Amino acid sequence: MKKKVVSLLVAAMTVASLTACGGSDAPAANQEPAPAPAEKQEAEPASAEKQEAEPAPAESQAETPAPAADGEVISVGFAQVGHESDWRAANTKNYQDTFSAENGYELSFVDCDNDHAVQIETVRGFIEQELDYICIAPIQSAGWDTVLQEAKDAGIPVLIVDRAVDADPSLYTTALGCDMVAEGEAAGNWLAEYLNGEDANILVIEGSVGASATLGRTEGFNNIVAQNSNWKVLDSQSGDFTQAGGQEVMESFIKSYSDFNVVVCQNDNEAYGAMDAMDAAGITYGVDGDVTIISFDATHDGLQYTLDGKITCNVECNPLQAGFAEGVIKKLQAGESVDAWTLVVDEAFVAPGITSNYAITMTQEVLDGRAY
Ligand code: GZL
Ligand code: ZN
Repeated sequence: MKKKVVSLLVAAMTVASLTACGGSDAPAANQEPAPAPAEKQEAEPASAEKQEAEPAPAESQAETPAPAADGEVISVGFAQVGHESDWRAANTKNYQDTFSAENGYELSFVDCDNDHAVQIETVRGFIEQELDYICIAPIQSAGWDTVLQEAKDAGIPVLIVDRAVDADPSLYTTALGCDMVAEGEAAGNWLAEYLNGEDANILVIEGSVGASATLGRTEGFNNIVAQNSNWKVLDSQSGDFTQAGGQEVMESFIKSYSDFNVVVCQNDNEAYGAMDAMDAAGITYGVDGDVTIISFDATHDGLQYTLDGKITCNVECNPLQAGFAEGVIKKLQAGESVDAWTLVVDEAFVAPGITSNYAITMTQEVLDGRAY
């Protein structure tokens, strides 16, 4: 199994220093009118410890941004989860491509390296810099009330993106992302259709602890487990949405269990790690193997493995969400109200030779037609 190397973005770096620009004209639906735009402070350069970083995309260099249609440059802060998976890399690139200088934005992008405390301080930094908008992809759902209240008091609209927060919705302007519970249920419903009454001894490699993607997918899948009395979840542990985590958890599962026939990986990178571990142990998987693998994300490589019959079912989670965030910001700039929630629709995919009411059968054309 080829090793996947998720290219590391430089952690906790700010890619553009801020220059003076007007505050957002229109207060968000549930925010006090923004205070008159003060002179923007020069951003404190975050101490970006360099990792094996790809050169930052050209548009993220501190260029003089083109003004937006109404002549204003819009400053947007994005506190990103980290760089834990291929999905995350696609999501990051989508935000950097969308909130680019030539599109009229000053993007302050910070990779919070899966550290909740860093993410909270990053948002505080955006508030101090009086950015026009703040986007947060929350590493974990808990612990957001205080800093969201601070952003609200500062009159800065906050968009909760990708994952959800466990906070009073009046504390932020809008939320957008996938329905993670529905994703978990889609996986369970497909498995019930596929097993057609057969017993299931299931191992689950969960995502990052406390992330709404983990909580939702686990809840949704367990809703379907509860409907199948001959299914048993033998164990469920966090692989932190990484390939290394998936491999580690699968290796420990193999030591403890010998009678499993289903492995649920809550993202593709964990599935790659699990496949490495099963290869090393001589355990077969896939449409012709002893173990059925279900994965989430449906990234390009994940769907290649699905097309190859190694991953039998892959539930999509579309990372190309920046357009929805930009749509919200444009509405707010125009003084329009915005929806409290925008659903990013998901599909599910299955290996060739399988027809399903819950998933699309993979073909080379389906793979070639994917945008990420
Ligand atoms: C899901 C997203 C999850 C992906 C993982 O919307 O938050 O985080 O499933 C990523 O790949 O790490
Ligand atoms: Zn999703």
